[in-house]
Amino acid sequence: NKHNSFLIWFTGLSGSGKSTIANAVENALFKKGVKTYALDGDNIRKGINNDLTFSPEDRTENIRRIAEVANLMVDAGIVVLAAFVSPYKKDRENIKNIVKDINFVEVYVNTSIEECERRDVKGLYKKARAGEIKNMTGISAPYEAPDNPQIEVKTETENIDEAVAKILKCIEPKLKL
Ligand code: GGZ
Repeated sequence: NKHNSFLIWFTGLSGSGKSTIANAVENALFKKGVKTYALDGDNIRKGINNDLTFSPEDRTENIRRIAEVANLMVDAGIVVLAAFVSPYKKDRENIKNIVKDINFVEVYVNTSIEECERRDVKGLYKKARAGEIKNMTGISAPYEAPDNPQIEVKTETENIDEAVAKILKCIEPKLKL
């Protein structure tokens, strides 16, 4: 039902662990019988937003459309987990104008640029350093960290289980099981 549904938004650098944590939360919710859907670059930037680049304007439009899609899914009664770099404060603020405040939880996946670059799961940082990728967040484009995220996960000192527990604890009051 509608009041059981909300949006969990993960923001953080590329390679910070947003999708990994979102997937782990999704598994935990599945076990509780909660209907979820995960939105990320793989299903959004390859589909509905395949016309958008990583310019500041296109990132803003990317986040706006994702928030609108998430809003429809929340209306349909689904717990939506969205994992996007979403580097601009104003864009993340705008999500709350689209999806009602009460239905929104922000998770800051706080992993340092040094650690993300060290992990370099997709080799994007290496390419950015070589100048093969422009506008790389943390290297040649800004990341505006949230000031007061409802939840902050520090992946360099917390493991996945701790992160999931922290998030579940925060959303449990919203889950009328
Ligand atoms: C940041 C980039 C870039 C640039 C490609 N800057 O680790 P990933 O691969 O899977 O996550 C990143 C993803 C970011 O897309 P978002 O839609 O989340 O970005 S935003 O919210 O800023 O619109 C990364 C990959 O796409 N990627 N080029 N230049 N990330």
